[in-house]
Amino acid sequence: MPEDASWAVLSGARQSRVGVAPVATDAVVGFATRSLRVEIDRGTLELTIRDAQGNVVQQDARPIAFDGRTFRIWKKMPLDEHYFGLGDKTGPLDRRNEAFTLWNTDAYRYQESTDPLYKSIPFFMTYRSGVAAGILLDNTWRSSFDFGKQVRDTYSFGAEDGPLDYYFLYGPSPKQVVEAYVWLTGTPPLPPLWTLGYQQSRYSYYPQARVLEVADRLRADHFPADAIYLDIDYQQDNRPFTVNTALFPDFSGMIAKLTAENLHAVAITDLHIANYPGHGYAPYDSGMAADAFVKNPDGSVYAGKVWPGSSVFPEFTRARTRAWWGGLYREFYGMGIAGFWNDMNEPSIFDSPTLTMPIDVVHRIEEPGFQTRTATHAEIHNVYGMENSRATFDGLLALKPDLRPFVLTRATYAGGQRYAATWTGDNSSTWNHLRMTTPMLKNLGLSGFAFAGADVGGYAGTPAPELLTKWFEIAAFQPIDRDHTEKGSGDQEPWVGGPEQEAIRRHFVETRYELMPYLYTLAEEASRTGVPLERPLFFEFPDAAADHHPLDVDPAASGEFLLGPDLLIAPPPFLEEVEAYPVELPSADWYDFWTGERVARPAAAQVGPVVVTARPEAATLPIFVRGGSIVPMQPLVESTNETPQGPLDLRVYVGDGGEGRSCEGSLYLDDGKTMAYRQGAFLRAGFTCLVADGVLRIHIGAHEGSYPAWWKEIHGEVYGWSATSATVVVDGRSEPVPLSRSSQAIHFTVDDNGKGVDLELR
Ligand code: NBV
Repeated sequence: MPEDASWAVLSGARQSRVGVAPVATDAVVGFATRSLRVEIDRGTLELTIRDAQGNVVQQDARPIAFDGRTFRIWKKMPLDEHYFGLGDKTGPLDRRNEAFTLWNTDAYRYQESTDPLYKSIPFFMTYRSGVAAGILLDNTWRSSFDFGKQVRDTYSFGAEDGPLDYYFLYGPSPKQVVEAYVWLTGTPPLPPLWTLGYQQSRYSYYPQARVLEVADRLRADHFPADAIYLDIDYQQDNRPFTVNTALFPDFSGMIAKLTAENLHAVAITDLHIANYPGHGYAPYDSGMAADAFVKNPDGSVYAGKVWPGSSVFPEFTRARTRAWWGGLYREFYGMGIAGFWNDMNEPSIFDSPTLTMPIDVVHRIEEPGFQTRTATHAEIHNVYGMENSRATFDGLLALKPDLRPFVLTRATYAGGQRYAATWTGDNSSTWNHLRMTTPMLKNLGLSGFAFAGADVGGYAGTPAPELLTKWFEIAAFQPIDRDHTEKGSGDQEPWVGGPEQEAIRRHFVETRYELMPYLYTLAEEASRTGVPLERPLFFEFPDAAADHHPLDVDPAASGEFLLGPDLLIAPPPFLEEVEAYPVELPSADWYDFWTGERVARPAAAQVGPVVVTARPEAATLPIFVRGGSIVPMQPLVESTNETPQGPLDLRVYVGDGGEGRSCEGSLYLDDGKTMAYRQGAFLRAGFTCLVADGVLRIHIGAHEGSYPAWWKEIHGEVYGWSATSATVVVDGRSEPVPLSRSSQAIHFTVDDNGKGVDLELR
């Protein structure tokens, strides 16, 4: 049997134990937990899993098939079951009737039919009649997943070698499955706040003057932004960890200037080290001295051609090589570069017919939890990129233990969310690619990657101004919002296409910044639970349809996504269409985010989703807010480094119905940069409202934690409630609060000293 060890699953999870009751009959052997009964057929080893009511949740369709070292597992596929996850794979959100290969691949200009792609995340969710479960096939070899494409009514998965080691995760809610998966494979770290701001990139901004020109223009145009990226051309002859001093005569001065403009610099640092002996190139020399590079079967160092020409490749599967790699960041990180970008780490190799390392390249595993042994690239390939990002993350943390690192990786494996955010690689500047960002980011979120984005405007090609604008609009509500494009394409900055287009784009990015308290609260939740920022509708509303099917698979909902539990973004399902289109809402209780108007009040007996009509317009994007929510917002800033000036905004959307209707929301805040939150330097507050005896009572919770609020006052906007007077309880005494009115809302402003505020609106 191959070694039973894991790159994905946390050792704590692997060692955890739970009490079970044994099950044994003449036919089966197994065990029962509080929620499940697991049986293995004594004759065939086929597995059946039932819930506490005896319903089959999952069942093998035939015995596990072995062919040499290859194995395959077959499961029955009920007609009404849906499949989600598998990371960055393209195609419809639902994996049903599709088949996929997991083999990390540099897929420049990938299209909707391209497979495999950059990442291997062998995890998927099954979802049937409101019951969700998950499967993680923890095997790093080339693997494949087939959801009823090859064999009717059967889905299957398997790998060409390695351990037959898979986990079954029971929900029954989709949220519980993701939480269980993240319990198994680790949470994403709490990101620095600036990474939720707008990020500006291209391949490449150079020379130095151009970088500063773009930075200055962002500021001159008052376009909110937090980061600017340095792609490979800042380096000397593409050699990682060097600077081309002819193009960047004062590199550290440039970083300092960007920092002074509240722009965080992110530098690309590819993993391929130039094979450049005898020139004092420290990454090569120190790597050779540390025996840090992967080898050919004959023991010589493997070399392949990438950007620097002949290159050698670090042995990221050894803890001490990762530590050596991490040390390479000392100078750049010390200089104030805020984040690092690990590209090409599938690994991508130009002069190889497979576009990657030969599978017989030898890796040396030297790692807690593993036997110290060699492994072929065939076994390591799919984890290589994740281990690259791990080395970067751990290295940054070792260099500045009090700062939260930011790493962006292209290739990764299950569990890679512990180290890096990710993006969807080299997409194209087309309407269809903009559409594809929604299913891709939803499935990445369900696969543990709460922090993911797609190149805004598209990487390959040049978007027409209207496409770029619509991309800005939608990406403003996606977890990572980074504009990026390839070398040789037309300019793609926010101002391209003229002031009218820029004004629309600015408005959407400004809205993102106003929503920063909401976004950051979601980010903090993700760092504790793994629950993604961008969510499918069925994730929050598994029972929205009478038959419990996931709404997202409906044509009328296929373009929609949720940002957190409360905001529903509803672009047209096909973005180039000019016709009016239906928007399917999970329940009837929604408000228009832009106008505050209540939409689609239901007829009393109505069940199931409600459909409203929207019109595609260049400058607008329909967004709905859940009735029953309280959304925290802030005054506009141009960078997350700035302290918002003025009150905290709370938008209170009173739920529909009569007495007893309620609403809730919460807020998390800290310094956005350091680890001080772990010592209590955070601010957490909950908000609720309740209608009782015809009075709306709003409770603004006391601040928990020692981090000071930036506001002294709270400005409330209450939607869905008409009141003529309000009082606030201060020191046990009721005092009147002036109300003002706009077309849809009642406004008030009250002091917030952090001890809690109680208001009554009647
Ligand atoms: O570093 C250059 C590019 C980068 O801009 C892009 O985002 C990556 O996905 N990189 C690929 C290498 C270029 C390959 C053609």
